[in-house]
Amino acid sequence: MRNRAGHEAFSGAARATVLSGRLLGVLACILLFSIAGASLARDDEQVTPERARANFARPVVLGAEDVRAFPDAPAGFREARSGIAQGRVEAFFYDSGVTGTRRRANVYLPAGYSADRKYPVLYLLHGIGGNQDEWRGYVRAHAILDNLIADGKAVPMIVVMPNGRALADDRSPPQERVFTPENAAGFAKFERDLLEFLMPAVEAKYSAYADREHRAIAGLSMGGGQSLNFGLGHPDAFDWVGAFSPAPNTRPPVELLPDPEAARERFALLYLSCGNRDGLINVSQGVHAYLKQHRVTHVWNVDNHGHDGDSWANNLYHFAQRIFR
Ligand code: FER
Repeated sequence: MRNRAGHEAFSGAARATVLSGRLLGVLACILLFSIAGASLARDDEQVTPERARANFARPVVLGAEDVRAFPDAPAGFREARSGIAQGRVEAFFYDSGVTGTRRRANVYLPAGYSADRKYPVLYLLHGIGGNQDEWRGYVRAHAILDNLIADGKAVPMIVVMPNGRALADDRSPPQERVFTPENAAGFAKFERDLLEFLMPAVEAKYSAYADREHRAIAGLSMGGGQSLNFGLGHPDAFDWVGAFSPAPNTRPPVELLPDPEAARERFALLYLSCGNRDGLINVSQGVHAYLKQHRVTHVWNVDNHGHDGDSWANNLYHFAQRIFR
């Protein structure tokens, strides 16, 4: 679809060389919009390093609404702070009928975790080259949560950081095999792995609430696309959805929310963010435009970062304060 749209627009532009300059301008606009529109199509099946490079290199065109909803977090927000109670991250294993393997997730338990009370659960999903360690690695999700919870700015919660590549071999691939259809397909297969195997296993082992009001799903890039695809696709499972710099695996908005009017009252929070130096921003801009057009309340936070851990850490900081309350 992406190729066809691009090709038609291109041959149209070629014919325009004999036309007036003004018409040429109009055709150039059509070409630009065709490329932008086509880029919103899901492209799991056609993922290549060249296409990914082109997506990242797309010029950022900012609209009037593509501005900050929140300032950046205060200094030190993702550093371990001495003198506060810290949570812990432990390894969790579950059997998956999708991959036929025993799979690993990291589970953050807040300071003072106790089986005497129940906790809400945030499922936090990584990017295309990452795994269950990405969020607690350079993004430092555990430190962000520890600090927010210690300050009373976030509700104590369990954070499940799974491996969102539901393949029998789910290791992060070498650089040259990151942008392949096989790797991307693992992220789509994670939908059933999450809902049918991971979530029930988490809820059996931990002292967790098991209803939509107490489940959030959020992720960065490929994991942001998964959060929109799975979160909006399963409103019975999730009430809180966050997508940080969602990647082109994001379903086209009309597929994400075919009945946008119904979605207005359905979700407690739809949170969308992207850096204004991120070539993938057109994906989120498309989602924001659709939500706005259909008056679906959402947060749209465009910060000054790129496709990077600074944007993701900041947006986790803002998202985590707004869920489960
Ligand atoms: C793409 C560019 C980037 C793509 C995925 C990504 C599915 C994901 C990036 C990330 O997770 O950081 O074209 O296609």
